[in-house]
Amino acid sequence: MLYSVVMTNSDFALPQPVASAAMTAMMADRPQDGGGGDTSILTKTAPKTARPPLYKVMLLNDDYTPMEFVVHVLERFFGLNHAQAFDIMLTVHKKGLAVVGVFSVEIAETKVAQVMDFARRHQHPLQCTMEKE
Ligand code: TYC
Repeated sequence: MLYSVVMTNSDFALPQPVASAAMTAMMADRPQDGGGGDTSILTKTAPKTARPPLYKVMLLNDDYTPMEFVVHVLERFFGLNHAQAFDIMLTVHKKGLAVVGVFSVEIAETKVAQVMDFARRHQHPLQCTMEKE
């Protein structure tokens, strides 16, 4: 017996390009000649927008800086109200350090410099540092 096998298109249906003729026509209308237009119609990907790195600013505990001074620093340079400042000061006092804010590198560097200068001018050993998040 003789069998003949005929493969038709529908036996191996592959995803077909959508509107390929139309797109080919569009591409032909917009040659990639550096004319300034966006011609990447078929390959466009979502643009990547990297977020700027953030830095934690921390206060460190010591045995000599008065508690009221630390509370004042937190109110003055970090915009905390008195209750928030007192809570964070106590956390530093008990745990050794606490994050007092998260900022861009420029703002973090400014905060650290302001606190260190203010503590030095008042002859307290308070330390303020920053670390990439
Ligand atoms: N440990 C200090 C004291 O007992 C208070 C203190 C709190 C100091 C927080 C520094 O970052 C600090 N006087």
